[in-house]
Amino acid sequence: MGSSIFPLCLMLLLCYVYGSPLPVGNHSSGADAEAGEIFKDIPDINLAAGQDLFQGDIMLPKDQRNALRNETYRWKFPVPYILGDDLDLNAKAVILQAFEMFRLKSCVDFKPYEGESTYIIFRKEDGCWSMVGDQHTGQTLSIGERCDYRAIVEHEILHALGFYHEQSRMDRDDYVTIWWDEIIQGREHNFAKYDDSYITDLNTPYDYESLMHYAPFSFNKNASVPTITAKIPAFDDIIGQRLDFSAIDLERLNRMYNCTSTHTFLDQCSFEFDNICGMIQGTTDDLDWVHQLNNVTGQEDHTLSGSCRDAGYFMYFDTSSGTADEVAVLESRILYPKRTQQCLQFFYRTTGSTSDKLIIWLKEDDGTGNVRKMRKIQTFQADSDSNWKIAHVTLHAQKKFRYLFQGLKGNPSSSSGGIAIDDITLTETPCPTAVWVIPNFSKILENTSISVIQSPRFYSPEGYGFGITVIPNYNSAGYARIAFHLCSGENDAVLEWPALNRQATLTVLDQDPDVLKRMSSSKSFTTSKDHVSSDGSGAVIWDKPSISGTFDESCNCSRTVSWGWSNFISHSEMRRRSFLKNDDLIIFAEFNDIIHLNNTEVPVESVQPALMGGLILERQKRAAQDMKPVQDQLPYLQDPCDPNPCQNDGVCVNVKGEASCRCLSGQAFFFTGERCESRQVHGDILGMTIGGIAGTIVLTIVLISMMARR
Ligand SMILES: *[C@@H]1O[C@H](CO)[C@@H](O)[C@H](O)[C@H]1NC(C)=O
Ligand SMILES: *[C@@H]1O[C@H](CO)[C@@H](O)[C@H](O)[C@H]1NC(C)=O
Ligand SMILES: *[C@@H]1O[C@H](CO)[C@@H](O)[C@H](O)[C@H]1NC(C)=O
Ligand SMILES: *[C@@H]1O[C@H](CO)[C@@H](O)[C@H](O)[C@H]1NC(C)=O
Ligand SMILES: *[C@@H]1O[C@H](CO)[C@@H](O)[C@H](O)[C@H]1NC(C)=O
Ligand SMILES: *[C@@H]1O[C@H](CO)[C@@H](O)[C@H](O)[C@H]1NC(C)=O
Ligand SMILES: *[C@@H]1O[C@H](CO)[C@@H](O)[C@H](O)[C@H]1NC(C)=O
Ligand SMILES: *[C@@H]1O[C@H](CO)[C@@H](O)[C@H](O)[C@H]1NC(C)=O
Ligand SMILES: *[C@@H]1O[C@H](CO)[C@@H](O)[C@H](O)[C@H]1NC(C)=O
Ligand SMILES: [Ca+2]
Ligand SMILES: [Ca+2]
Ligand SMILES: [Zn+2]
Repeated sequence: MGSSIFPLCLMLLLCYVYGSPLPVGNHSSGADAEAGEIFKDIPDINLAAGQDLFQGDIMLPKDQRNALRNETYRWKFPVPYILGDDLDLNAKAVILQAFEMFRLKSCVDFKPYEGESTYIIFRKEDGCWSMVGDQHTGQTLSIGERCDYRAIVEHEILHALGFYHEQSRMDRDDYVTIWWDEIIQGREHNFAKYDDSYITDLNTPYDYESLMHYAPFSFNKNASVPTITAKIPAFDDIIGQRLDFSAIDLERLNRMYNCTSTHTFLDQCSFEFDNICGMIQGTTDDLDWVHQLNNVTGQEDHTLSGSCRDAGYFMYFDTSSGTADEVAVLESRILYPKRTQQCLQFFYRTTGSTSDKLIIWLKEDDGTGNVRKMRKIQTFQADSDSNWKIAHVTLHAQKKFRYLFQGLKGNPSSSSGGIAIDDITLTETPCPTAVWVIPNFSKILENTSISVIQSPRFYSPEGYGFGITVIPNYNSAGYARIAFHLCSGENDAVLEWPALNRQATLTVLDQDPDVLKRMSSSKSFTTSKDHVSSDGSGAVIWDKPSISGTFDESCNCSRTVSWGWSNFISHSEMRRRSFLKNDDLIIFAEFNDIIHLNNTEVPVESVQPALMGGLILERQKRAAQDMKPVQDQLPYLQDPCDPNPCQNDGVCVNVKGEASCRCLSGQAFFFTGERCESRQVHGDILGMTIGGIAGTIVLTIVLISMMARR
C-alpha cells in the first residue's frame, strides 16, 4: 500500500468571510449609511465567481498517506515565501501580520524566497485556499477578495503546514452533527472525515474553539438553517471562531513541529506562584516588593479579578509608611534578545500618594558579560484613579538584559495604599501606537441609549491624527461596530493628502494573562481612492479632515467619516473570553504607510543544483514553467536585519525598512563601513599590538551612525 506520489490536493477552504469594511455615514449622528451588513461564506462568493474548478479535488484518494502523518510533507523552517504582486496591498501586509503571530506563538518562521526548491507563493485567486503540507514543488496559497484578514491567513497557513479541518477528525460525530440535507448539492465532500490512518489528532481533544473548525452555516442551502451544530449547544456560538489560534491549535502545531521556543516571545508573569517567574528583589535598595494575595475587596489582582478565592496574586509596594524617597526594586531574570526592539506590557494600579512613582529601567550587558549598565526608560506618576491601568514601554535592548520595576515612595503621610503591578508580558514586537481603554463597557452594552463613542485623537508615526469610533449596539444585532477615521491635527499642513495606501489595523485586546493564549480580534484595511463618501459627491474620504470632516468638540478637531466593520466583534464573543476584564474594553490601533509592499514579487528560479532529488527537480521545473513570467524585480526583504547583514558582530537596526549597522568598537580599534566590514585602529594607540590582546579587549557598542542610505 501507499503509492509514492502525493496528489496535489487542493483544499477549498470554507472560511467565514467578514463583510468588507464600509463607511459609517455620519458619525456625529450615529446613523449608518450602509445598514444590514452580514457575514458571508466564501462558497457563496466562489460560486458566483465560477469557482467550481476545485470541486471534487478535495477528497483524498484512498490509500494515501496524510500530510499530517507523513513527515515528508513537513516543512523545514524558515518557510520561504513570495508575495505575488496580484495580491491587494492590504493582503500583503495582513500576511506579514499572520507571520508575526506564528513567530510569537510557535517556532514556525518564514523568510523571503531566495531560490529554494520549496516555497509558498501567496496569490490573489478566487477565494481563500491552500494545499496541505509541503509539496516540495513551490505551492500556491490564495488570499482572494475578502480573505485579507489575519485569522483567515493563519487558517490557510495552518493548512499549508499540514493541518486539516477540525471537523474532518475521525471522531467528529461524537462532537458535532452534520445536517446532510441542508448542504448545497455537490458540496457534501467538504464534510468528509478522514480515517485515523490518514490524520492524527496528536493526542489532543476535539476542539470546538479551533481556528480550523467550520462555522455553523457553512455550505448551507438555507441562510437560516445550519449545516453543522455542536453536540453541546453552548459551542454553537464558538465553532467557526476567526479570532486567532486556539490553545489547542497551538498545542498541535507545537507538537507536530517539536517547537520548544518561539521567535519573539521573551517573558511573562502573572505572579500566581511563589517563584514569581524567576524575578528577584533588588538588594541595594531600601525595601522589597511584596507578593500579595488579593484578600481585600476592591484590591483584587488583575489576573483573576477576584474571581477565585485564595488565588490572585500581584506585586505590591506599600507607600503608606516609612519615609519619602524609599525605594524597592523588582528585577527580571536575564533575557537574551533576538531583535532590537521589545515591548513590555503590564498592568499597574496606584492607590497611595499622587507623588508616588513607578519607574522602568533597563539593565544591559556592559560589554564584559556583566548585566549592570543601567538605563532609565520611563516613569509613571501615580494618580488618584485606583483602577488597573495598562502600560506599554518600548525597550531597545540589544544584548542580554534585565528589566526593572522601581517603586518610589512619594509622601507616606498622604498615602493609604501603594503601587501594584501584575500580568507582565515581554515580546519582541512593536508596542501599539494607540491604546484606547473604554471603562464600564458591559454597562455601555446594556444601555441602548448610548449610540456612538469616539476615541480621543491619536497620532500615527508619520504624524496623521486619527481616532476610533465604536457603536456598541450596532442595529441591535448583537455586534459592536468598530471603525477608523482621520482627525485634523497639528501636522496636517506638511502631510500628504489624501492619505492613501496606509493600513489601519484595529485590535480588540483579549486580556488573557498568557500572551500566547490571547485570542484578540484584529482587522485591517488599507486606505484607497475607492473609499468615497456616501453623500454622492464622490470625494475620497481620506482627504484633509479639516476640509472633508465634521468638527467635534470632544477632541477640538475635525473627524472624517469612519470606515470599519459593523460586525467587528459580537457581544457574546466579548463576554466569553477576557475582552471585558475589569469591565475595560481595550482597543489598539495602528496607521502605517505600506506602499513599500507594492512590488514584492520575485522571479522563481528554475535551477537548484545539487540539493534536490531528480523527481523534485522535474516537478519544480514544471511548476516554474507554468508560472506567468514575472518582471525582474529586486527581492523584497521583510525584516532587513534577518539574517543580520552586519559583519564583525555589528548590531543591525531596522531604519525605515533598511538595515543599518551599528559597529562594535574596542579600546584599540573599531569597525567601520556600511556592513562593519573594515577594521580600523585608533590613531593614538597605533603602536599597540593588536593580535595578542584582541580577546581581552572590552568591546562596547558605540552608535556610529552609518551613512544615510538612499
Ligand atoms: C511519505 O510520502 C512519500 C511520498 O508520497 C512516500 O514515498 C513515503 O513512503 C511516505 N512515507 C510514509 C512513512 O508513508
Ligand atoms: C452629518 O450630520 C450633520 C448634522 O448632524 C449634517 O449637517 C451633515 O449634512 C451630515 N452629513 C452627511 C454626510 O450626512
Ligand atoms: C429556510 O428555513 C426557514 C426556517 O426553517 C423556513 O421558514 C424557510 O421557508 C426556509 N427557506 C427556504 C427557501 O427553504
Ligand atoms: C520531532 O521529534 C520526533 C522525535 O524526536 C522526530 O521523530 C520527528 O522527526 C521530529 N519532527 C520534526 C518535524 O522535527
Ligand atoms: C491578606 O494576605 C496577607 C498576606 O498576603 C496577610 O498578611 C493578611 O493577614 C491577609 N488579610 C486578610 C484580611 O486575610
Ligand atoms: C464606572 O462605573 C462605576 C460604578 O458604576 C463608577 O463609579 C465609575 O465612575 C465609572 N467609571 C467611569 C470611567 O465612568
Ligand atoms: C445610558 O446612557 C445615557 C447617555 O449617556 C445616560 O444619560 C443614562 O444615564 C444611561 N443609563 C443608564 C441606565 O446607565
Ligand atoms: C482648539 O484648537 C484651536 C486650534 O486648532 C485652538 O486655537 C483652540 O484654543 C482650541 N480650543 C480648546 C478649547 O482647546
Ligand atoms: C505600484 O506598482 C504598480 C506596478 O507594479 C505601479 O503601476 C503603481 O504605480 C505602484 N503604485 C505606487 C503608489 O507606487
Ligand atoms: Ca496576578
Ligand atoms: Ca529590595
Ligand atoms: Zn480551511
